[in-house]
Amino acid sequence: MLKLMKSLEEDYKVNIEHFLTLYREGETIEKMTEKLNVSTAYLRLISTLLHLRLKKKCRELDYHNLISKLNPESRNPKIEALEEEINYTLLKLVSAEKLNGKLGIENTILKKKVKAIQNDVYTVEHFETIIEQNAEMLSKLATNTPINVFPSQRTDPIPYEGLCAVLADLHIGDLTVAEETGGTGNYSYQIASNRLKTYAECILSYPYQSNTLTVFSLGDWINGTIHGGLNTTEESFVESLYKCTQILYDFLKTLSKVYSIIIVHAVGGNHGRVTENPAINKKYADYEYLIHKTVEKMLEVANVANVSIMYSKSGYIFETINEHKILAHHGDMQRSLNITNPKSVAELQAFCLTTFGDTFNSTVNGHFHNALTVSNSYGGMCIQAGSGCGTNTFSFVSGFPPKRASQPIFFIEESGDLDTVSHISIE
Ligand SMILES: [Mn+2]
Repeated sequence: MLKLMKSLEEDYKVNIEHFLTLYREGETIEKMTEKLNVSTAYLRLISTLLHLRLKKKCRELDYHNLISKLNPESRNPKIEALEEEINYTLLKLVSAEKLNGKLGIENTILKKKVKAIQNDVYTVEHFETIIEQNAEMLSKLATNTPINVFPSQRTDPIPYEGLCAVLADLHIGDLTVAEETGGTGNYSYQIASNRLKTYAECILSYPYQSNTLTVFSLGDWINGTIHGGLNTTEESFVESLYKCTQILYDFLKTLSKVYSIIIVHAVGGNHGRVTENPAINKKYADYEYLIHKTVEKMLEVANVANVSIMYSKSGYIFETINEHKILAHHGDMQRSLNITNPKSVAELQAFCLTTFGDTFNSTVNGHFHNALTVSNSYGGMCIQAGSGCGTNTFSFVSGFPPKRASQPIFFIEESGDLDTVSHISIE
C-alpha cells in the first residue's frame, strides 16, 4: 500500500496527503476533483485502489482502516505483495488516461475496440486467414477414402449440364443409438460417412447423367452447438467439424474423377451458426462457411481442379441450369415456409423476384428433414430434401414421425424441363 501511494505521488502526480485530508473532511467529489486537478473517473480509481469508499458515511471507517493497514504491525507481506501487483497492473492500464483525465471516455472507446476485435475474430476473413496459414496441415487431412465407383451407365453424347445432387441436413456429430429411438434411428460419424458413400454411388449410377454435376449444399452439415446442448454430440464439436470436412472432401474427390466439372453451391443452415438467431452481427460466424472453405483448400492442395465451391453469404442461391431457374436455400430464414401451400410458395416467389430481380421455376431447400416434391405453378418443382441423419434422438423425443435418411437427386433436361426428382434412401 505504501508503494502504491508512493507511485501515485511520483508517477501520477497526485498529492495523496491532500487527497486524504479532503477525503476525511467529507469534501464533495466535485470539489475534490477541482482541488486535486484530476478527473472524476481518476478520483474514483484512486479511491478504489486505496480501498476508500466515497460515500460520506463510510469515509471515517475506511480512512482508519487504511491507516491501520499502513501500521507495520498489522501488515501481511503476502497480501501486500499481491495487492501491489494488482494495483501496479491497474495503474499501468490507466497510464494513458492520466494525461487527459478522460478515463471514462477512453474506457468507452476501449470497450468498443475490444468488442470490434471480438467480432473480428469471427469474421470470414479470419477464417480464411487461418485456412490459408494451415494449407500444409490441411494437405495431410486429404486422405481420400476410396468409394466404389460403379460402372457408368452414361450414354454418349451426354448433355453439358443437368444432373443435380443435394447435401442437406447431414447433422454430422449427432449420435443416435437404435435403442433410444425404438429402433427407428441410428447415426454416428461412421454411419454418416457410409451414407455419403452410398449417395455418391447413387449419383454415379443415376440413369440421367451430364458432364457437369451441380451440388446444392444446403446447410446443417454440422449438428452444432445450438438448441442448448440438447442434441448429443459424438466426441466433440471440433471433432465433428473435422469429420464434416473429411466426408465432404471424400465425396467431392471421388465424384471429381468422373464428372468433368463439379459446381458446389453452398449456404449455411441454422445449426452451423453460433447462436439460434440468424439476425446477429456475427452471422458469418458460421461453421459451415469454415467447412466449405477448408474443403476448398483441401481440394486445392490435392490438385483437384475441376471442383469449384461457391458459398453464398446471403443464405440464398439463384442458379440457372439449362435455362431452368432455381432458388436454393436452407429453409429456416423464410417465415413459416410450406412448399405444399401455394400461398407460401407465392410469397417465396415474391421474395425471389425482389431479391434477385427474377422469378424461379423450381426451389430446393432443406431444414425440415422430410423428403418432399411438389409441382408448382411456375413451371417447376419445389423440392424439399430429406436428412442424412433420419430419425434422431431429437426428432424422436419431439414426437416427429420416424423418417429414413435420404437425399434428392434431380435432372434438368436440355429443354429446361425438370421432370425427374428422386429422393434416394441412403440408409
Ligand atoms: Mn436446419
